[in-house]
Amino acid sequence: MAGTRTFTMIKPDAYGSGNTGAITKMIEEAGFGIKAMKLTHLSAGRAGQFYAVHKERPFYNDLVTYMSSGPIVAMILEKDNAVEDFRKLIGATNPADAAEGTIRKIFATSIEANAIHGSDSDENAEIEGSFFFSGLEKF
Ligand code: RTP
Ligand code: MG
Repeated sequence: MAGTRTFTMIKPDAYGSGNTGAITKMIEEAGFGIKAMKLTHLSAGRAGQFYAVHKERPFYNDLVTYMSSGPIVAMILEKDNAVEDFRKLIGATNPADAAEGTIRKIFATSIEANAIHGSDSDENAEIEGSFFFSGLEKF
């Protein structure tokens, strides 16, 4: 079965500490297919657009600064039940609360620098994937 899709970013802390390969290996070993992949560095403006849903939250300015502090790796992933299964693979937002063996438990350093993003719905997965990838890059 072709499966459903989700969107992820390896965040600046995890990219900067050289864990892109290890995290990507965990993603593939968990059964997700990589359908699109891009290394890029978000400007503060673009990071702010991506996280606009959080703009009234107290952590928004810090989040925008952090997400534009270094390169990220964006990916569209495919698997059956992709959104929910990927959120399980990455673990809770705060690594202190994340289950053993999850990507955030292993690689995150704080609630903000938490290694990886995962879309929270099929609708947002489509919106977020289209934020980074053109129609030609999505197949
Ligand atoms: P994400 O969207 O990145 O996958 O993370 P999430 O759903 O688990 O968490 P969300 O509530 O959407 O928050 C987005 C990101 O903002 C940072 N954050 N900082 N300082 C804080 O209290 C705080 N809370 C959230 C994290 O980088 C979080 O992933
Ligand atoms: Mg979120």
